[in-house]
Amino acid sequence: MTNKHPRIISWFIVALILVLLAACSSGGGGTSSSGGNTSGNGNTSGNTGSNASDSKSSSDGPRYTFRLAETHPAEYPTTLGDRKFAELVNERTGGRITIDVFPSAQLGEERAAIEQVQLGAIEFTRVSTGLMAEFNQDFGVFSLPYIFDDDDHVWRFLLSEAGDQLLDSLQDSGFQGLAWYSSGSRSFYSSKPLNSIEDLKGLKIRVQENQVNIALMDALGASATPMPYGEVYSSLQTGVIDAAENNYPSYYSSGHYEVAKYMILDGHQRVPEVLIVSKTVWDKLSPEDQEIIRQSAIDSIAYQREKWAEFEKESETMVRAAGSIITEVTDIKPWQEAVKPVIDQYRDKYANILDAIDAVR
Ligand code: BDP
Repeated sequence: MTNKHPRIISWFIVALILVLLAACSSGGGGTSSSGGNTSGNGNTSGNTGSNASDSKSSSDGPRYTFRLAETHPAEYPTTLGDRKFAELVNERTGGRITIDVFPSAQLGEERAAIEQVQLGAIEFTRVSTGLMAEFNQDFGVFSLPYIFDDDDHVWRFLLSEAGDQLLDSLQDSGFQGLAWYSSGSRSFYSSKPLNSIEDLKGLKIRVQENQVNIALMDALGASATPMPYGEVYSSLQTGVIDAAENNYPSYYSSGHYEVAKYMILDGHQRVPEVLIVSKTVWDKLSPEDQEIIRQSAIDSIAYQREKWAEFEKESETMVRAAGSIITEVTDIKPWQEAVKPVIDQYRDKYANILDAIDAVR
């Protein structure tokens, strides 16, 4: 019997294969979820199938999935900026480049993340320029007290040629700077009452890890305790430190207001945020991809600034409602006088940058 109908059987097999192939090609492409593994931020990292028909030339080329380390929680304005950046890159490369944002220091504390980015083990990170100072000395300028008049002044400088040069100067330290983000101004808060500059004397104050901050605390008669941001809450709680300093959004979102309810609005620093990529990774990208990434970072700034302004107000309202006791500083002169030795100490070192900051005053 098997020999009787060999042709019919083989035609049947061919027909079956054709039917199966047709079924695969019509249903498989759109619904397959084999690559749909989602990462911490809810981005789909294997979602490139839906863009396969995109005819933009930017969708031709190598595919990448990168990581971006962020210290703040998912809804913090810097994280929202990071996600906007990632979204723009993904769109503009037709889904070819995916950047997964890892919030809440999942990839490590900020300093460790910078080191990983320097090595190329993590591709991107958003960090405070206060932390970058230990990797590129020029960035220490941002920790100098009262060098900017207000937020507009900061932005005039950041978006100037000098600001661009500063981003590019990161190349010497193993990074490429992509864009700046807002971070408002920093003020002191403590578990002990803070009514005037005198109250800082003798306090152990947590600072961002850089040399300028140590000089700054000396000038205020306090003692600097540099430590990672993630350790500040428990250190305030257990009395390892008496005080810390930050902007409203960080004071609120970190919960520091729960363990340090006295804040004095001295606004001693304006330390912007910066989005950076590993130079090792950057150098491997095509000029077209570099351009898309750079432009997407720049285009995410407006969104981050908008979210920043909203959250700054919201966090002030929240900490006041929670019972924080906030002292306004009516006369900033004594503060500026007290920290003058810090400016004098660093004036020569940062002469060019300080001139550029003055030029846009
Ligand atoms: C916040 C910055 C964050 C820093 C933190 C700090 O957004 O990147 O880690 O200050 O004080 O304002 O270390």
